[in-house]
Amino acid sequence: MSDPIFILGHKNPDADAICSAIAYEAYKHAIGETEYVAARCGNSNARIDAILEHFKVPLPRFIGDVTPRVENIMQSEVRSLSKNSTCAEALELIDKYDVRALPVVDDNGHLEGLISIFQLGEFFIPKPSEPIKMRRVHSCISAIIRSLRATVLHQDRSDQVEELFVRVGAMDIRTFDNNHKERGTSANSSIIVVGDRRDIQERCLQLGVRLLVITGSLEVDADIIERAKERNVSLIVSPYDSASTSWIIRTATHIDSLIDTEVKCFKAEDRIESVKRRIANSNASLYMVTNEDKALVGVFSKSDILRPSRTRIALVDHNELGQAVNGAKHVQITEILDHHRLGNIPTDQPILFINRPVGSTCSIIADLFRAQSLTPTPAMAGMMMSGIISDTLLLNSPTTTALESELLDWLSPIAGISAEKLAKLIFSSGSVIINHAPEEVVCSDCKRYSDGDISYSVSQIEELGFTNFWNHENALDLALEAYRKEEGLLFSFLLVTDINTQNSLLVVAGSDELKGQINYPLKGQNNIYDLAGIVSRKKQLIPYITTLLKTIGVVG
Ligand SMILES: [Mn+2]
Repeated sequence: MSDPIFILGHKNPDADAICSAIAYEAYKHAIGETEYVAARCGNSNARIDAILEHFKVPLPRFIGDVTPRVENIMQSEVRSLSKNSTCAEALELIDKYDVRALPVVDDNGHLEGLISIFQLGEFFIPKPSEPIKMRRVHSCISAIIRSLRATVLHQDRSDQVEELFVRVGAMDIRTFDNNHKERGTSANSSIIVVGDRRDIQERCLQLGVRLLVITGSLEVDADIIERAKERNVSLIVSPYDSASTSWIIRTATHIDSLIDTEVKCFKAEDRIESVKRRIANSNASLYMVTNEDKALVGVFSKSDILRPSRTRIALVDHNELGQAVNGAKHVQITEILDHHRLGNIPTDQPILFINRPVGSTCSIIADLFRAQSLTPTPAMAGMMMSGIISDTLLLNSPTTTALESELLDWLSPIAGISAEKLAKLIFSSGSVIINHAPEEVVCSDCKRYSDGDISYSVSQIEELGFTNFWNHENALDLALEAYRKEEGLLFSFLLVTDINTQNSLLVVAGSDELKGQINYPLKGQNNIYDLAGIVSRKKQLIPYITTLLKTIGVVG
């Protein structure tokens, strides 16, 4: 099955945001698009709980953040080496898994560095200016024996890691002698590779070289073996010719001296966006992901980072990034279904964008069901009725259109409940003010807006009467100002709507300049205004605030 596409309502979800996500999932599944999964990016509330409980629908899963992070793209099955691995082992793994680099870890899985094909290339590709380096082998005799699959005739201190220099004894014995003196490498750090040349073999034993390698699986005279033991010269027989043997001996070099220890490390929870910036000018073949204990937990390459995010989301009941799930900006938005003002939400691809000036997002979804001649299940009909009733205050809000009453008439018999009965259940589900602390009340259904450079928030709560509000007015006023400050907003508004009388009160936090321009009557203390006949945030209050901000000159 393909990756899920999450249907998400806005932050601080209201009933329409939750119900439309659930109903849209049902619609998508009904038309065969089963990868869609309803989700939410905020907590439920008493009203949402009452609706879901009545129709026995589970609360959608919580997804608070979709920001792409390193853990989403890293490879966690990591093939690594230890610093005692040989170049041959490193090259074999690099070739087998078709990678350019491998991490090097210690016995506890802690990162020690990186070995890349570049470092190995530098080691093996001859540099004529430094001939000694071309013969250097940093290893132990046992690793050389393993690499050559050599026959051992005598070995001494074969696990001791040492700096050795390899040379082929292909020349005449006189030249060999001179050569040996000139090279200046001591006998006990010399590896001599030779065929069945007795004179050279004998000279090596006299000199007491560290290792004598006889090539081509050639026979070694018994007395040479005896003398090797006497002189304690390690003596082995390689199945390869001299040229191949010399090359393979060099591949037995331990990788520890070649490891790049200056590697960039990242954490699994690092955001892809910040990682992109950090590696913009780096050409490393592989980046390491470690945990707090410096243990390696994954690796990734530059191409892993640059691939578009696989996370996809569909937005319902909002279209502004400031209201969307954290990280929405960095993932693919496949669809938007909404009934609010248009905010700024640029996309890379053309997308399905349905925005209708109707009473609720659930109205749009119910209309999609109807247009496709699909009958929702009773529970899904109940979800859509609930979104419509909640958002339009049972067809009383000025946002209500003819579509809503039409849809309620269609859905009611399917859901098996009248709109009036459901409205009663929804609106008497418990006061937000009574059930939550003031700081929760001010952000329970809070939406953020950006106009030009400024940001503000508008929260709305619906109550049966204003009694609860007046009992907590001071605490709510203080909580709203605290919220504004903490979020760094220019203003914060709290619209308290009385469902019974269809009137609202507005609590305002922000500068006195703005408050001075509000031409609604003050009620009670300084920060509370009487908004008679106002019930809709999107259709009545937001346009009013937009005009107000223009008047005081903070928005052009
Ligand atoms: Mn809505």
